[in-house]
Amino acid sequence: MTQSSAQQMTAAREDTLSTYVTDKDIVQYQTDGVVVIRGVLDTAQIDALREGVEGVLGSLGAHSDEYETNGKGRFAQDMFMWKRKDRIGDIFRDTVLYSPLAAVAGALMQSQKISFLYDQMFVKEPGTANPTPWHQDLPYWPFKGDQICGIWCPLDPVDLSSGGMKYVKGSHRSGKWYAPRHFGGDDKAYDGAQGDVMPDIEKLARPDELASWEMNPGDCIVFHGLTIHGSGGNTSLSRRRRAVSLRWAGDDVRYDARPGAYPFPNDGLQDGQALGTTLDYPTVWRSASK
Ligand SMILES: O=C(O)CCC(=O)C(=O)O
Repeated sequence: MTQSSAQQMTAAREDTLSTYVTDKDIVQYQTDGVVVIRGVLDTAQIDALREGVEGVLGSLGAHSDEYETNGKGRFAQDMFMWKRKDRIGDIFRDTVLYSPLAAVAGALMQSQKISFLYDQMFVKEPGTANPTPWHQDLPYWPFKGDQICGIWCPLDPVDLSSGGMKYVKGSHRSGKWYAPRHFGGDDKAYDGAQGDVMPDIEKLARPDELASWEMNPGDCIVFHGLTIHGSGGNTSLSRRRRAVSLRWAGDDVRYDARPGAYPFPNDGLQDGQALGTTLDYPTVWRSASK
């Protein structure tokens, strides 16, 4: 890429940023640990991701799970699609590099640069009863820091009845760290996992403590790595619920391979080292303001 096309790309991304993220969104992200941003992905990006997800459903990778075991519906998960060497890999890499998502993460986390952590897919087909258990993401990840988030992007219209996500507002600032547990019924803690047992949020949280949104494809939810979240099953018998979640790290994030974290790929990062210098966690966006 020439220097001028790189500059054009940066300028285009900065424009995108002012289009999508307002000061109010930044305050809401910082305060609640979660915010919805509407209309971020365009039709071509949504269609490409749908094609990618269909491809993944037909050829799940080494880090995938099928959580539904009762023969009703399907709850499938897969990760690291951007590393695949096929068309599916191209689609996820293009989303990471050319969609506004990295810039949105940079603006909300007030970071000068953004490194990409990984992508994940969650599909709940119609009639899938399985909830997504309440959890925080950061305890699963071998990273530490405050500027770390996920961006959840539905590829079908979604509401609570079809498995829309729910978030506990402000839980990223509670100082609590909950032990990572397996999804899919067997909710055993990961070996060596550190942290408390997640309380029964469904029972304990007041409705005004929870955030959720009806969403259309193109909308996304940005949430801090420590914000507690979960979802119900997809009780709709006609609507699919396909979603991708992409994870991003800002300036203050460091590698931290603690016991109990998921075994992420690592091509050379040492504990305490900043991201962006290795291929597994590349820097994909820089603020034009510096
Ligand atoms: O889509 C889901 O059900 C789970 C999403 C999730 O937990 C995440 O994006 O971190």
